[in-house]
Amino acid sequence: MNDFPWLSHHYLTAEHTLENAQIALIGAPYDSTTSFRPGARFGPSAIRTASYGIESYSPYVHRDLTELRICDLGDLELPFGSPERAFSTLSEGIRFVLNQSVVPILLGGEHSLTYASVRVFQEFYPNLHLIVFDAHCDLREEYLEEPYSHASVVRRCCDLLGTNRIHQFGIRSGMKEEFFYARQHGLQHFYNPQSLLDVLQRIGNEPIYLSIDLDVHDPSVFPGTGTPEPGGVTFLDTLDMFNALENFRIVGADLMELSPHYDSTGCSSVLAAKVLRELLVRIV
Ligand SMILES: [Mn+2]
Repeated sequence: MNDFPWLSHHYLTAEHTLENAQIALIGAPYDSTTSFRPGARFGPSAIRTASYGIESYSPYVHRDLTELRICDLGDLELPFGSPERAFSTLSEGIRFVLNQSVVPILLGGEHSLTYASVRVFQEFYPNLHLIVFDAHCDLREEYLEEPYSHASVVRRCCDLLGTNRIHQFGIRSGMKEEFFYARQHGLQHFYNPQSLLDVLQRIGNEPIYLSIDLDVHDPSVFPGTGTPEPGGVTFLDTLDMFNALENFRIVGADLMELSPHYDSTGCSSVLAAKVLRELLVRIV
């Protein structure tokens, strides 16, 4: 930290250098395969801006972000139109942070990036589990002939980790075939703390990557996203889920699919910034 009043664009209190940090935020402004409404490329920047409107103190757990050492690395420069090149740049960034024994948290950006991130985490944690909060199955074999589309991201992660290491919560949209595949492999669970605790019981002390597609929230509280899906959860439901996750081994996470311009009130960006704060105060 510096006494000079810099106006650098970082998430609330994330002013530490990577060398000193426990957690590093990585922005991934990318939305090349978005199937419906693009704009998630503006997500990371909107989360940072909205963070200035919330407090660093969490009254839910009586902890302040200032008690943590967080670094905001800014945004990766990701090429549009080329998932392969975007994935390799992202992988490089994640690997760089993991090599420093710092916990990376990715700010999206579209959900397809989760695959590239999980792929690197698996190098460091071979027995990794993936917990996904999302409205959508994302289990298509491919979408518009693109196997690395955001509509296929969890299916690609199944190829990587195996279906018994993937646990989805909040799902309410997908093709009949996707739900059939999910049922066959026991992938999906109800979005409530008990159902999460049942899964965590099986995971035990094994490492967990938490992927939060913010569209798991109901469009009434989170309209700022590319594929809004009615029937979703509230902010407090997500807090309950975070409480259940406390004391388990979260080794990395991402917050995806905020597309701020679809919400002219700006409240979706505030929700994203606050979800991030509540995650941060619980994982270190
Ligand atoms: Mn989704």
